[in-house]
Amino acid sequence: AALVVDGHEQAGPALGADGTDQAAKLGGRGDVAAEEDHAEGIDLAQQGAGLAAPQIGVNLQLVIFGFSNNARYPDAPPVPETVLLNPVITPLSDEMEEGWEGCLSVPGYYENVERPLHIQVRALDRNGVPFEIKPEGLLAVCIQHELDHLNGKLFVDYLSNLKRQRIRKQLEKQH
Ligand code: GNR
Ligand code: NI
Repeated sequence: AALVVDGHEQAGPALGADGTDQAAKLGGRGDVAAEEDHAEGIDLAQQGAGLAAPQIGVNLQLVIFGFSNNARYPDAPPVPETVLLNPVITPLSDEMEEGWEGCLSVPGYYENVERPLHIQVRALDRNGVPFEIKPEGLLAVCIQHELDHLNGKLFVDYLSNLKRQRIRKQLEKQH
């Protein structure tokens, strides 16, 4: 089934994180709104720059991001709360850049990760309307990080096996 927003069927299916079509089961707009509310709550509580639906057990290809003047990223220009549904990233060049990343799902660890510097992102907005952006800087990093979550990938998967195993062991110790 397609994603239904306010009774209108949207272009393209709403895919679950496992690639299956979940929109019919989860019921469109209500879940988008719930995810947004939840994400904004987490954002305020944890100063997160973004969140992917699967991080909070919502099986949709949906991410939310946005930050005002964040103490953790004083040089980043503010970005309004933005929802991406069924997002697709295309790198626009081979140029890569390293940046520090952390993740709410890997608490307490920050590492440098190399990602494409110039990207184009196509998605549906919170009303199901297609749009396209070419984010730069922290925003580009953040969006790539969030889209990875939709594919079950974490920033630690870009690190060496040694570093990832060290982090895994330390996280396991805390439980
Ligand atoms: O809050 C977050 N900050 C951040 C910083 C650099 C690169 C990516 C991020 S995303 C992270 C929140 C999070 O884990 N989202 O999935
Ligand atoms: Ni994350």
